[in-house]
Amino acid sequence: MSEFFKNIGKIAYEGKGSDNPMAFKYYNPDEVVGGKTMKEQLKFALAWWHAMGGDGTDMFGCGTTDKSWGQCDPMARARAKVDIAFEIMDKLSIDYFCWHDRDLSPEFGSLAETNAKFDEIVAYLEQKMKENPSKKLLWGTAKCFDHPRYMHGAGTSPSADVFAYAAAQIKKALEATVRLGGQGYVFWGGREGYETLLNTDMGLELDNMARLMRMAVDYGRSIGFTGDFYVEPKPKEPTKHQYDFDSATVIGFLNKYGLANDFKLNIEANHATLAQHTFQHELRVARVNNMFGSIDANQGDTLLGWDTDQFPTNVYEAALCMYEVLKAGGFTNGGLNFDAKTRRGSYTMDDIFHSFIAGMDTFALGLRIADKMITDGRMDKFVADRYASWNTGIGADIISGKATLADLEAYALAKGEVTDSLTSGGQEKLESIMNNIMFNL
Ligand code: XLS
Ligand code: CA
Ligand code: CA
Repeated sequence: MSEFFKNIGKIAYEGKGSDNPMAFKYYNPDEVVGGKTMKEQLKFALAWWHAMGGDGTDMFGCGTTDKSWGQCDPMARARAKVDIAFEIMDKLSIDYFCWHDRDLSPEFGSLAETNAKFDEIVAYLEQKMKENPSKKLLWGTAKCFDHPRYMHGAGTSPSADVFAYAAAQIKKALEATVRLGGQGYVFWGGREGYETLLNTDMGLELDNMARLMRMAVDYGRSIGFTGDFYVEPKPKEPTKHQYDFDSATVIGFLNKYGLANDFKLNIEANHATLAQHTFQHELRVARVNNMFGSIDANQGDTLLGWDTDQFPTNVYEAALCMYEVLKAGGFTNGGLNFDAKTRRGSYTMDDIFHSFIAGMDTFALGLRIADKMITDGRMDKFVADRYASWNTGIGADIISGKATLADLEAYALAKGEVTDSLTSGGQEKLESIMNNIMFNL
């Protein structure tokens, strides 16, 4: 297919002094930050559904952007999406992409026909990837939430037939993920929740969700999938109560069902805030439990309070996110997927590029700041000093398991009041250091 965005060339890094809106100011792919190139640290990905399919439709109105890509026939459109996605990725130096099965190719009548058409597009994509070896699949997933058959859930549906249909869909999506060399497979439980307990067998639903995940792991491993399975927590939307509420809930679920060795978390910024957490909190919970995997990079709008999936522009949040990523040792199979859409009013084709440039520069700044937070050392030292009492004496005895409850009683009785052993939490001091680091780049 010929070039689609004829008036837009390759987006170059021009540095922070540039006023060219079609240039990176902070994202310099080959520059080394924190021991790796920015490209390796950030692993940006394009989300097929928003970038190639999202036309601005919302609950109050139809689309504002034409995302038909000049094609009426659904298969011609599916192929055009592949060509144009690769042009967007090439121009923006994005190396990864993510899809739901139905973003690649829609449903057609029977499952057999849908699968056959899906295979055609996967083959087309595979060929395109061979011609462009720098482009890789970050993760795939099955859209088991949009069709009416999934109105009561997929893995947690009260109907065993629906469960079987979802399993068939996931099997196919896993095969495509493996065929395209994907290193991740996501479970996001769109409708895996409930509206009222009056009609819900919660225990069976949770057991069944785990059964489906176990089947996916067993099948995926049997066909050579060596990457990570992910659960993507989200507390609500579309259902009121979703079973994968937040990082802590999902980790408890995975541990209960013996799935923690095969699964990690895919953390989305906007889902964290919907769960009344910060993005950093969700990442920290995953990190300290060795469950950090991948990230859906976007941001919400606290004044709206729903899943707005905006391109990330909040540098402070991005810095705290990248701090967690660096502390986790960086991405392995995961990456930064822009699960983000241009605002409904940002309807022009140029806006697609402005949105990605804004998001990529935001995370490039976040990475630069996070690296400085670590090399600067003031914050880490503060935390180390704050917990120093655990390194020696009674603290070390508690950690080693030597001290019993009776020992601690004897210790406390002998010691008397212990308020003096506390130091200031230093929150404002640390926030001031953070500002100092951010604005001294
Ligand atoms: C929806 C989710 C979804 C997942 C993939 O809110 O973010 O897009 O990332 O199913
Ligand atoms: Ca997401
Ligand atoms: Ca979302």
